[in-house]
Amino acid sequence: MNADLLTALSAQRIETPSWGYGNSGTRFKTFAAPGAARDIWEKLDDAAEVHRLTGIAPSVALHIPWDEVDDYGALRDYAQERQLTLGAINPNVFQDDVYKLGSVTNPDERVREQALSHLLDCVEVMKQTGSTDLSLWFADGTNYAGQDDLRRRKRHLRAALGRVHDALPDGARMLVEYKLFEPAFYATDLFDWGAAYAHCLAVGERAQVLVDLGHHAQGVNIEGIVAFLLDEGRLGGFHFNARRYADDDLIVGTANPFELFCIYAELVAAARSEDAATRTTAQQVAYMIDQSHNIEPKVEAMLQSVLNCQEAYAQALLIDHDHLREAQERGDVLGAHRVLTDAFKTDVRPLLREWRGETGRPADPIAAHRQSGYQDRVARERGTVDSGGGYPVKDRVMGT
Ligand code: AOS
Ligand code: ZN
Ligand code: ZN
Repeated sequence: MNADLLTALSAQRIETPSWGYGNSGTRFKTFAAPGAARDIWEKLDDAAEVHRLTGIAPSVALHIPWDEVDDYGALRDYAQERQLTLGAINPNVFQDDVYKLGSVTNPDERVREQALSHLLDCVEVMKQTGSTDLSLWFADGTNYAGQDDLRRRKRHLRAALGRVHDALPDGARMLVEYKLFEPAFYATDLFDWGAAYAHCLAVGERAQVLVDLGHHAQGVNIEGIVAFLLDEGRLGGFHFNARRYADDDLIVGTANPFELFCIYAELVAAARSEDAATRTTAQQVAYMIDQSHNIEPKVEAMLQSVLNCQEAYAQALLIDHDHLREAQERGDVLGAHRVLTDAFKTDVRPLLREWRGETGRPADPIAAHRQSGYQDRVARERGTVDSGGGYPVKDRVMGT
């Protein structure tokens, strides 16, 4: 295999979310999966299995307080023993009753302070886990016109983001996630990438935008947003998943393989840019999965997700950039398009099998997982626990 390709594939990273390993569902029902992880330790065991088989998923995003422990040093050691690191810290300011009217944008100052103090606690957690990314998602918004003052809420949000930004440890950054709607149905305070970008610009250098693939209106060109943010140095990371209707949180690359490819195409192009700042931004992007598996077996679902990202990335690596540039400069509309689709239509599975052979991973990670007996073993050891771990039913009611 071509050495550049081997190096690029070996450097790919996908962070898996702790909450993807526990039972999760919709607001109608959470089906209990046999062997679903019941606590953060078991979630790390599952993540280690995904990393062992794929080789590109060595970090795990934590959700506080779902994954809260007394001793983060011990958690860090536990992860390390499994060749893992603790990744992004995701604070939760959407679950407590007190947040009914919002967290950092709540009309009540005491609630805003409570939310802010949880965010700042999470900054402390980062210091103990060694995490460098704080992922911020707010459920804040309103359900009815006139319910609250939108400009005032914006100012509250700005103030909180500024305080969190200034509290970040050295070398850390905050990733600001936006979402069109849900759980708020009239107005969401952080409703799109432009709003997130404006807040990031205002609060400082260490604030970047997080793009969750499920958080846009139908038909929005996400790769266009990605290109813009990359060029502005403000693309911080992704929450990968797939959607057809809204924030469906399905396995990434299932409903949207071409979109995922086009996103990776932008990232590969930026990583090869002549502009050093753009290259740096691209290299520092955090690739994270944010999915809520409902009827799928958890570990296999995560394996599938990681492998779908690997395939999309491998296809993007095959784009012939010289020919693409030539066609673009000639104004050859369809010629340029075909350079891209040639790469997309390439069956990269043989190439990836070869890469796995060279890096000591099983040729077919899913088959290896199925044959390993892992699922049967955890089902035996952990049993079937109704909605234990992961997203409790009430979180799904809030539409996370
Ligand atoms: C909610 O819709 C967002 O995607 C959040 O990123 C995420 O699902 C939640 O914060 C779980 O941690
Ligand atoms: Zn998300
Ligand atoms: Zn979401």
